[in-house]
Amino acid sequence: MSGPKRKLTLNSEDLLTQAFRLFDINQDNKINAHEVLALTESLGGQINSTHVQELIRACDISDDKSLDLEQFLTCWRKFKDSPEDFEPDEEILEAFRGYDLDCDGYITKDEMVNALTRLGSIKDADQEAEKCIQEMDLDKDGRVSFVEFLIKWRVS
Ligand SMILES: [Ca+2]
Ligand SMILES: [Ca+2]
Ligand SMILES: [Ca+2]
Repeated sequence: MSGPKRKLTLNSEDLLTQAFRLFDINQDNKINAHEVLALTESLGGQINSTHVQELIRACDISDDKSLDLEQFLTCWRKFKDSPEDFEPDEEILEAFRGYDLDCDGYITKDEMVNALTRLGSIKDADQEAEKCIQEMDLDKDGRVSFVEFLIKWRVS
């Protein structure tokens, strides 16, 4: 029997630890500038974007040139909420919900195909969906979580 459907909300602590794990590519519990750059590149993001540069700077001014979870927290708050941007994280969550049709907190390939089809004018929605998922799926579990979606949004 399956339990009640968990509604996706912005649980800050979950998001923080999920984001930390995604950025910490070699899993040594520290994030360094190299990892920030590698993640941005794999997302096809902008290395010169304010958010990416701020993370790199934070690594740079840290004694060991990397961020532990606590140091990352400060950066993540700015990264996530981004008060100077047009889109606060609630708006990104709204956008995410437009894809995540069954509200399980993940965009699957089928949901991506559906979203692309609704947008219209896409020749091969199936192939395009595959590409979108692959690009955003940082932890390679085959689906896009909200935090993956959020990071992609912020570095683009
Ligand atoms: Ca690391
Ligand atoms: Ca879903
Ligand atoms: Ca994923």
